[in-house]
Amino acid sequence: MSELIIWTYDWVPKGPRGFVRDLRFRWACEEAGLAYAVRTVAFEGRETNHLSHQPFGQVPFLSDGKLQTFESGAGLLHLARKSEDLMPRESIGEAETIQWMMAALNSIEMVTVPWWFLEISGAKDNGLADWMGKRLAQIEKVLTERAWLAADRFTAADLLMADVLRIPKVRAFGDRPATEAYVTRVTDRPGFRKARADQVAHFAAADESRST
Ligand SMILES: N[C@@H](CCC(=O)N[C@@H](CS)C(=O)NCC(=O)O)C(=O)O
Repeated sequence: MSELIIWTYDWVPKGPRGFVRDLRFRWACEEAGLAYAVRTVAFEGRETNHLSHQPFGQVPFLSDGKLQTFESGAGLLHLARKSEDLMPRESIGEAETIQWMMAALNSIEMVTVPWWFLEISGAKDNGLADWMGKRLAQIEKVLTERAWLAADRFTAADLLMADVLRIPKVRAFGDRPATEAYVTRVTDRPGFRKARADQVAHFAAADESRST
């Protein structure tokens, strides 16, 4: 019986399917060959129904025996510590991996998410467009010069960066060929494809049980 449990919602609307961040944990477990189970908290009432596990009412969170951790970055780091497939054991490769994981969350996703929210809210002039353009140009330069972010090979840093950059509206923002090739290559990995398909199937099954 697996000790690792990935927690997500029991259902979400169609729009976010394939993008809910439990996919980061599913993908990491697939890459590392870690056994896991998926369990759910209710989407309806999420603002209050699982605050003792995730204080913002969000998903994902991760259980590993007695340990429980929220924030997808923290959970991913926990998984990366379990497998050299996700993060090198030697200190330089490990530091590079952690550094780029933080960059994905705190330098790139920090602008892409609020920019995306303004976009979908129909704001005429998205005040974050310049900041967004600057950050994406900077990561484009990095990806022009290297195939992988850390340790000259796939790591959890690529998993996280590609997951942040693969949002369709972000991909469509400007012409960034190195980033596009990187996102395509990283998300073509069998681990990503399985994780995404499993998440989509999970929410589709929830549709069926809702309608019965
Ligand atoms: N910083 C959090 C963000 C989590 C997050 O945005 N979760 C989304 C799903 S991907 C969610 O639960 N949204 C529902 C809500 O905010 O009410 C993390 O990385 O874990």
